[in-house]
Amino acid sequence: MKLYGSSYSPFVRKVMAYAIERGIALEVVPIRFRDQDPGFRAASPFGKMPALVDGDFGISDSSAIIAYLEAKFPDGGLIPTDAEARARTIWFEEYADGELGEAVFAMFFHRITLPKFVGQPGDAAIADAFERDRFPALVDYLESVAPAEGFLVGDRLTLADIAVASPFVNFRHAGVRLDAARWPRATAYLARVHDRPSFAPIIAKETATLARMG
Ligand SMILES: N[C@@H](CCC(=O)N[C@@H](CS)C(=O)NCC(=O)O)C(=O)O
Repeated sequence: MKLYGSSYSPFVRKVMAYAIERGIALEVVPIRFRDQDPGFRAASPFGKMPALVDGDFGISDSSAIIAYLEAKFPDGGLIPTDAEARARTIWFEEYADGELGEAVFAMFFHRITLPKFVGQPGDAAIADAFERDRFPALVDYLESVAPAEGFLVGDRLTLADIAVASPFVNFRHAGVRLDAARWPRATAYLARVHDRPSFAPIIAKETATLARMG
């Protein structure tokens, strides 16, 4: 199976980490933001990454891709079947893709994507205003739900942990430093997820590449 995307996208990184946790082999085909690659475009009607191609089948959107992989490889899935746990997992995925995704768009997009990957100046004021005015409430929420030990839903890793941890990698790349005194549970929880073999090598590679780019 081919996964088109760049791990700098929180949505691509989410699928990559999910696949590593599940032991599902994906060939990552690197593409750029708004890439015109025909294989990618055929699977992603609006040109958004990630896109997955499995033989004749193509699908885009990280949630749709993970729904496909959950159905195709049902043993050991990361979306619980219990009604409440399932709903909470999807809630956290929505918090990540929606609220935190908006934060990525404001801060990472303007500080990193535009200047470093697209070659255009970002709007620092948009990023700064978001970090100052809106970002703290998003982390306050994570602080209120982050467990002292273990995971967001139940007693095992689920898609909730992967989805929530992924955009925080972007915030770190964008120079956002979480205040561990204000958010002790959230910072410790995120560090635990980011230390997993599904995230740590990806984060290290991204960080080294950004450092080389200056
Ligand atoms: N809901 C989608 C969001 C995908 C998305 O917005 N990807 C961005 C990169 S982070 C993209 O490719 N944007 C291109 C564009 O907006 O034209 C998902 O979960 O995959």
